[in-house]
Amino acid sequence: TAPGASGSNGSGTRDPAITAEAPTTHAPLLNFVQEIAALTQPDRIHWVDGSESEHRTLTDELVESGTFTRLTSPDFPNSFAAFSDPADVARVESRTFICSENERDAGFTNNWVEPAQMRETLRGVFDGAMRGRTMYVIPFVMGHLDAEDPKFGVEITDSAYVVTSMRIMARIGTDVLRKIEELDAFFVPAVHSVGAPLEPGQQDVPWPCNEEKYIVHYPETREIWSYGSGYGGNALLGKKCYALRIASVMARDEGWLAEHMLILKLTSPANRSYFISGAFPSACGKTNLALIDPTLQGWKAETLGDDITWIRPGHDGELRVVNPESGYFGVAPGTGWHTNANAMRAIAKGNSVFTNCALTDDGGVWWEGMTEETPTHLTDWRGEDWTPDSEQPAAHPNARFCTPIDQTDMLAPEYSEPNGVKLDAILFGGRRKTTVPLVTQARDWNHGIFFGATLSSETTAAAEGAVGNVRRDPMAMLPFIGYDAGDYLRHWVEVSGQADQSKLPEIFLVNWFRRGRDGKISWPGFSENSRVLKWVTERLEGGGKAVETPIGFTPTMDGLDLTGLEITPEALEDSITVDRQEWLTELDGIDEWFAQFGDSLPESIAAQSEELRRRLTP
Ligand code: GTP
Ligand code: SPV
Ligand code: MN
Repeated sequence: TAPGASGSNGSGTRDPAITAEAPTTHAPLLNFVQEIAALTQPDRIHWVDGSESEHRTLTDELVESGTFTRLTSPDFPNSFAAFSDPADVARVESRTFICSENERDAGFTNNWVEPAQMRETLRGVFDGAMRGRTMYVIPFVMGHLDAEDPKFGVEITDSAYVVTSMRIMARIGTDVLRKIEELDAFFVPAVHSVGAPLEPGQQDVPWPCNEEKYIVHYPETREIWSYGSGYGGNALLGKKCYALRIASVMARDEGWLAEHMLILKLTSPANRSYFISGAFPSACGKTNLALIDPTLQGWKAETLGDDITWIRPGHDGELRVVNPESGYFGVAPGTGWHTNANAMRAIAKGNSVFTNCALTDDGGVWWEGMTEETPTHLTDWRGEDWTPDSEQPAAHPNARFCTPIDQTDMLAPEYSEPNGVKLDAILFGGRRKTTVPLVTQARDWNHGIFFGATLSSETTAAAEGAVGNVRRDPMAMLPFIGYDAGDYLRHWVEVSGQADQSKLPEIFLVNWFRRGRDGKISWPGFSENSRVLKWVTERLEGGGKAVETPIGFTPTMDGLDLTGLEITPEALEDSITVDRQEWLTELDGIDEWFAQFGDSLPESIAAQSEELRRRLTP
């Protein structure tokens, strides 16, 4: 089917001006652009080529319009700061919709509206939405252009901020367009408007957006429509909307997995390399682990990705992983020279966009946790004077840096493998004050899926809403599964069935955030997580000191390499212990959670909960 399925039907009705200026004769793309231009009525159309000169022009314009502040500090070359509307600072899960033909296929974890009704609503809000603005057309590919099955998209947006950010986060522009033409490839049509048309002569604001927001996905026709927000996952449509929600549906249909995971390459002193992916909910430590500096002597970490992983069965029965993105959209607060020097070094090379960070008096940016010393004066993310006495943080808790991944010194060469690398281990992790130990190895693959299916975490600032409540977040994908959550778990079971069982990755549950008897986080985390990773690789090799507990295999008190680490035996015990009573309470929560799936919960996963109860009650 032609993209933009809702109406336009060919060259007969095409606007000659659009055709004349287009750098392509590809009919489906011209039809899509024509259709959206007719609906949204922009003043101009700009076909994004992705070039350096185009980038200069766009950033100049963004500085001119007040959306960007050019950073003049030599610490942030060729970089810009943007400040959002205070009401547009995170993903809006309550306004995110999976509009499948049948409600059942969206499942209980998603908001659903009948597609025909949603199309009518969107036709209304998009009508004239780009008036007074430029409509940008961004051809992009998620993953490599040379992948066996490259996944294309075209984002139409009226935000130049989105264009400059998409240029960092994905491969965009003329090369992609030529490949779409050459392969006559399908592309996901992705339409984005900030929802703030300008009347003639009307002065623009630095961050146009609309109170009314819609982040809409049509899984069957693989379309994305986003309205009203300029922020992150709401607006950079290659990221969460495509590479997770739409891709998870493609993956279901095609036999692979689209996941909210980092990818890390870890090499031991014996020079053995392991590829480890990790699914942690938003703002729970993926970027930090992806860029870890191991404290253990002789261990080397390199990164392949920090947020999204596509897992595909390879030709030899192995599971292969690839990062479909090309940049970081990382949580700024807490990222510092002492916690994440690799991120800081990548940022220091410049070419970055910072959103909702604070400005320093010498034309740089700052956020909580960047440096040990707090500057004496800043301009906070709202544009107010800020001093260490101020009550509010200087940077918004969900402030972000957007930085090209190829500026990472520790980027693994395998990042450039178009078809990825063999996956050895999967970590599922969340932010839990109690119950969940530092690390637990699953008994087998289905038990590992149970870890993922029951993953839970305290909510963070990465999405709108209250912070700190425990919620179940299956595979860290709760806001990103593009179809029924039970079908999604079943698909995990089925993908493993297609793989060579001896080549399946081992699965582990981790928790860096458990509190000890003193009420403080008992495990030091960050670089020290390398000690957990070492144990993981030992377990992969059939070694590693472990005890079998009802919930899986956990390290013995002397199982982790603690060389050079100051940690009290109490804190260690508080980190790794399994408390039967806590787990019985947890299991009640798990059963309540599973009850919500109704019939769609796979039996093999439901059975895991019964088996766990049996193991917990001697
Ligand atoms: P998204 O980009 O939203 O998907 O988040 P993410 O999963 O990449 O999270 P990120 O690595 O940016 O971490 C978010 C927060 O968790 C930061 O404030 C970190 O300081 C904190 N954090 C990360 N790793 C650790 C850890 O090992 N221990 C502790 N205590 N905090 C951590
Ligand atoms: C997340 O919330 O998981 C993010 C940030 O990575 S956003 O791109 O806004 O989704
Ligand atoms: Mn994320």
